[in-house]
Amino acid sequence: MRPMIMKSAFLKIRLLLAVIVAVAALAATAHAAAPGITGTGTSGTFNLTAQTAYLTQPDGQSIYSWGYGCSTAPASTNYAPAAITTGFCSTMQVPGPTLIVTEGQTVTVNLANSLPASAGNTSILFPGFQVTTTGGVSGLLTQEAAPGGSVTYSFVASTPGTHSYYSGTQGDLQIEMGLYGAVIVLPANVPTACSSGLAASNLAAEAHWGEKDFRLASAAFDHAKTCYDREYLFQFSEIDPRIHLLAQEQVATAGNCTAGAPGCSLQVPTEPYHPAYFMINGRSMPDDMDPNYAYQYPHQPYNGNPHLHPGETVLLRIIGQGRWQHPFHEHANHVRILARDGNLILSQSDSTLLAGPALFTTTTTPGVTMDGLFYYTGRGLNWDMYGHNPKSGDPTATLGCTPDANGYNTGDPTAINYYEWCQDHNKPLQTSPFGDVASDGPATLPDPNILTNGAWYGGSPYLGPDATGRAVGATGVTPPSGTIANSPGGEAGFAFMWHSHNEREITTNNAFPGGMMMMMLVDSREFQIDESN
Ligand SMILES: [Cu+2]
Repeated sequence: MRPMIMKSAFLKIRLLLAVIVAVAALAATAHAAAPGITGTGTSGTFNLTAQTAYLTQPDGQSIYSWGYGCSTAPASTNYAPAAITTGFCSTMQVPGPTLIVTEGQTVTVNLANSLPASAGNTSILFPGFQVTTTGGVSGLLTQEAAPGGSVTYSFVASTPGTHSYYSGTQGDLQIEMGLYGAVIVLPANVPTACSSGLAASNLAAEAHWGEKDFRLASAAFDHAKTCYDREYLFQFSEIDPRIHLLAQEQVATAGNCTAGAPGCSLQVPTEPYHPAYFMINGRSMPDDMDPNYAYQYPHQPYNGNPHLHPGETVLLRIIGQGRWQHPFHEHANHVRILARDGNLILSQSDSTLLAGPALFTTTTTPGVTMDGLFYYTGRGLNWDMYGHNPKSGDPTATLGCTPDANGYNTGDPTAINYYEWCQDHNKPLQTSPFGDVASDGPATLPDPNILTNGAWYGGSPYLGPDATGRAVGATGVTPPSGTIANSPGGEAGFAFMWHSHNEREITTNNAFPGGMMMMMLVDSREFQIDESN
């Protein structure tokens, strides 16, 4: 959990760098919340390679793996982090590089097989697209690249949304070893509704507090009900270390053999299956909450570290890349499913309406992708989470709250309590709390079924970096113990656990906490959510 503190500490430096870059280049591209690569030229060509490397796990293990990477550096940095524009696509990474394309675009993927000769052929499937192939050798499901060889796949990105790609060769072994990734297809016709009304107000609110826009687009599909304010991509997978160890040993025994020669092959049983690592974007908790491209994970560049401000709609792009289903629970609200496998789910009688389910757990299915919308407003807390927040410089001034048609304070995007649920306005957590709060008494903890207590508790039931002071008194306050992971003096967001509801899957090699878990943080408006790393 310590790297989260580093993240806060480096925030100002990174913001400064981002400002310098933006001023110097006047290209304020800061798209990074779901970073990826774009193709070169009008044909959208991606040059990928399949190679070996070691993945790290929080228990200190280094695991021999196979993955896709870039054989040549991407020409465009459009969707690279603002702070990291070179070396952002390794020659091997898990998941493979996210391919970001636009609906209707022709996509060409050149795959070079740089795996050990004993690993045999490899390939890529692009489920949901009509793929044509050039070169390679014929395989069971598609054309394959022989060891040292290559193959080319072409398809038109016909449908927007989140799609998967993965090996079509001996999938039980090759996908387990790490040969999978995502294709994000941006809609060709973003609805105008996504740049007006509340969508525009939410963007104006971010801009007022100096935040950048980290979206790939402002809509997930060519549909006015798919606008979003923020986005994250989560790919779920497992590792059975026995399989990886056997592959490593057999590759070493085969040595520098000639493909096709006797003995130049692997015989790795993939049953019975006993995974010990449960990963989101190739990392286990707490590693997944470190920044994208954190230097300690050279082959696991993508993180899982969601943040949002109250009232923002977040697009979740979810892919089941492993062999098992994972009941992933996004605490604080249900997820409205927009699409499965890039197929937008609309009402049969009225195509202006969404018809996807609102899910308590977005249970992944191997190979299946989901696009869904999540939001959090604080409605129903039954206390004023903006409580005791005087307007800056004037401790006697109070905030206003003017309800819109839905009961939220959305009139002024520059207000610190923009999107407050007005029914709870000025309601204290308790009218007469134990002790004397105004004279540094203890603050009553909110219900642990509502906010995550413990190490991730921000020290206060109120939002904002100075919220601890507002909870327990203004002077001489020592924050509650054990809250360093979400510092009361810094971010102090509301923490919600997003995790697999299969309890063994929130362990790393059977040690809790670990695995498929992350903390989603609801941040006050004045805290800048920075995805430029
Ligand atoms: Cu849960």
